[in-house]
Amino acid sequence: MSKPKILVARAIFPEVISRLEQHFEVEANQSDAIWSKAELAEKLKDKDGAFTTGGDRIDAEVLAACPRLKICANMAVGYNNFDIDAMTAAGVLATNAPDVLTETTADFGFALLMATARRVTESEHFLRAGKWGKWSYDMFAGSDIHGSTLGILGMGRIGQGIAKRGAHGFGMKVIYHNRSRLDVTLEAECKASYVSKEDLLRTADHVVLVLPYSPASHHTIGAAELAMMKPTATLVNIARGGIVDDAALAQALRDKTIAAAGLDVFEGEPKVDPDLLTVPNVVMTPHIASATVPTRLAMANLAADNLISFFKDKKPLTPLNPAVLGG
Ligand code: 8YV
Repeated sequence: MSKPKILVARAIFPEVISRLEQHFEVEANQSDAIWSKAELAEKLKDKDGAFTTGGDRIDAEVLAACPRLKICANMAVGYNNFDIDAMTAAGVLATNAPDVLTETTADFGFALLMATARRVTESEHFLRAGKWGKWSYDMFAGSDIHGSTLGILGMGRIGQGIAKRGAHGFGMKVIYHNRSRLDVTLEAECKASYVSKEDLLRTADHVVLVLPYSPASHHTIGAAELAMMKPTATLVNIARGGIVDDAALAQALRDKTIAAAGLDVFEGEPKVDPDLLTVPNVVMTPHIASATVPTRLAMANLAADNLISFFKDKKPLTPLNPAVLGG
């Protein structure tokens, strides 16, 4: 029997390609070309499955061109690149890569929070530019992490990881807002109290965004929300571009409406709002929160496992629309 044909849409670890080749006829984009949606659809039209990453859009238009496609396995926990309704309507299974990146991403959220509050990159640029001539009492004075109030918007697995780091490691008071409240055991483990979004924005010293992107969460933080925050507050976005109105944020940072921001994700990335690039009080990284070698390998292997299990016995590990698997 011939092997199912799959497309690996972006370059990934060669050892994961080798694993996939044991089960599939693989077309792999190991040169890491960035394809347009039409090019992706063209490559997918004779494929039974796809290994995708967060930048590969799968929607009704792509699906209409790919009648053989049965599964798209995303190497990401976030899946806003998938139109899940369109995939379900076309009978195409979607899977994501949760859990394996939780702790690594929570570590990075904390790294970005600390770099932002303690002005790490801003002061490094100053030093590298040869501007360090003397000590002064307020040179790059930032805000404290320990003992401060940490506000987490979006309290899924990564949000909980950040809460635990803050509460147990740094003695922070943790408040959170989420679509649904955690059960009491989880709240106790995270030492976190549920508050309204408005209370969180008004009282937190540091606000960390970890909520999934959807049309409903578009611009969750805009000019009005930034105006509610303390002028000494920091804002960290490790969730998705589009959750923050980047233009409004650049203005708020310039006007010192808030003290500083740490951003790993951007609206329209990899493009970055030119205004943000010229504001000093922002720490910016190129969407690397899950980027450690073991974690990226685990994410790639989980996506591969989803493809392998699906074609073996229709039992993918982390399905997003299991209805397409039938009873
Ligand atoms: C990925 C991410 O690096 O998992 C996610 O949702 O945002 C990142 O960990 C990115 O989406 C590539 O697939």
